[in-house]
Amino acid sequence: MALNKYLDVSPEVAEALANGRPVVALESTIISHGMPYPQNVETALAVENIIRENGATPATIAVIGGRLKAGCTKEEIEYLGKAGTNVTKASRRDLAVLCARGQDGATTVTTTMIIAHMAGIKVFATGGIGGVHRGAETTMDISADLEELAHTPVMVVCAGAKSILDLGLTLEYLETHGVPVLGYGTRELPAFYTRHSGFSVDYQVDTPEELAAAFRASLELGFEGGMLVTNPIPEEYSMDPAVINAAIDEALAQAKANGIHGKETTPFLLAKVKELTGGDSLDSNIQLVFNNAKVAAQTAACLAGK
Ligand code: PSU
Ligand code: MN
Repeated sequence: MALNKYLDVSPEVAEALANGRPVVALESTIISHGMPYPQNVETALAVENIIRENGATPATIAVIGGRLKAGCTKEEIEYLGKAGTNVTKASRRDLAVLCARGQDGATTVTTTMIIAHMAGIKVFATGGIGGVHRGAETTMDISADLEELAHTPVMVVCAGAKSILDLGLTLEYLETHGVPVLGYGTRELPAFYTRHSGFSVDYQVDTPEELAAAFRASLELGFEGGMLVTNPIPEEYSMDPAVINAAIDEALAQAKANGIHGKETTPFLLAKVKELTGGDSLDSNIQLVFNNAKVAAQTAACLAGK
């Protein structure tokens, strides 16, 4: 396969792909912008281990020195975690400039999907995706993640979307753009920190085999888009909806008062929610990523027929 001239696939990931073994992509914005150091690095490395324990090879994705990395080393993960928000949060519109300048970027869901697809990786595990923000009818703030899901054939396993977003409008957008939303063991869209949102997803899918079969059919149909799997946070780690919703409302009010906009909005809201919930939300966040990594690895294994 002729790979992109800006792409570096790590030896371990390249070998797995060449032998048809399962690989799971992981994003790096969650490392640099989504969690504090050192929990971000510890979590990133623990997620890689969970993927290995479940029979797949992890590929943490980032932009380093203008190279698109499909598979980061431990040192690169450590670097991204320590550098934190000094690393550019890289969405689709940032990639060309970062490559041309030889700069670094932490990949969002969007750019992780782009680079995973370039490398031939079909399954990607993360925490939460971007979506339609509350008030988008006037701000037009809609995450590029939704557009990427419509156009790039990668299955994204997440824990739903946080209610910093307008979950109803996010589902409407995904429907319009033809993105299937599959609830893992549920017909209800999970809301990241909690298992319930009150919104329904299109289908309930109960096993990794069924997830793999659905995505295989999408690929065989020649569809260009991806699929979104929403996997509820394990009950024991889910948060009290009243506590988390109060923190989200306060975070939204502070974002408005501080005139936060553009790509700063999501990291600002995530950091505020964490601050207001005294770290409980960070524990939940870490556990739900572990849970998604497991489902993604098992699904990648089914897709690879292993
Ligand atoms: N939502 C979360 N955690 C995250 C993100 C979103 O619950 O870490 C990150 C992901 O990298 C996602 C990005 O792709 O934020 C979306 O940013 P924006 O809303 O600016 O598109
Ligand atoms: Mn935005």
